[in-house]
Amino acid sequence: MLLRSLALTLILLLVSGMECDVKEVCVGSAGIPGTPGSHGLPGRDGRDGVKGDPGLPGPMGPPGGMPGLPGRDGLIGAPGIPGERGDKGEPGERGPPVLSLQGSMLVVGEKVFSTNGQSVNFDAIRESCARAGGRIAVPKSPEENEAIASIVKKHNTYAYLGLAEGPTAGDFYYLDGAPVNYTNWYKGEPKGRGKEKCVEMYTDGQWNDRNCLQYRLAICEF
Ligand code: MAN
Ligand code: CA
Repeated sequence: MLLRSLALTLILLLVSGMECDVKEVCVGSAGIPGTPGSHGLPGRDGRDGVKGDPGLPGPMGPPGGMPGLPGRDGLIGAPGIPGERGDKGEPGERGPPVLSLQGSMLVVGEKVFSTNGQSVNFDAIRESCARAGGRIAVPKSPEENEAIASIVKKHNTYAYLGLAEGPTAGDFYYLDGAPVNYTNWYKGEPKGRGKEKCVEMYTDGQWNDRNCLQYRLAICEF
């Protein structure tokens, strides 16, 4: 048997041309690679990897949330520049006659009465009142008559008034030619029958027709 094994080995060695030592095991040269085997089954999942770097910031999102409540009022601003001047208003109602003394002047409504204290004839009074920029005083209302009468009373002398008789006896006119519309004749006057063309005021404020050449207190109106 042993001889047979040795003989087989020697034969094999001779056939293969391989060198062989005296041992029973000998090494042959590499054979031709076989065909690759088929893929194996997927392996199990590996362990988690290391954490990655943070990503880039994303785009801005849409506005969120409800609007807030309105804030409190701000501080009061500086005053504005004045507006344009308005239109002139309507004249007010005429007030009652006002008597007031301003120096030697007596103011009654729109009129001012004044005297220089001198007694001269009718023409001289007209002239001095005209020089002063006024006229000889003539009352056209009870208020004006009382104002002139107060001046007459104060000087305790009569005064000529600014009216005169026309061509017809008993018809009197203001010096601008207009017929009189207020009188305060003393009882029975005028009774000069055309011979007393001027009018004087007594100290009680009543009137008498009289010639124009007496000396009478000069009272002017403005
Ligand atoms: C009296 C009256 C008046 C008249 C004067 C004239 O006083 O008759 O009417 O004017 O005299 O002096
Ligand atoms: Ca008279």
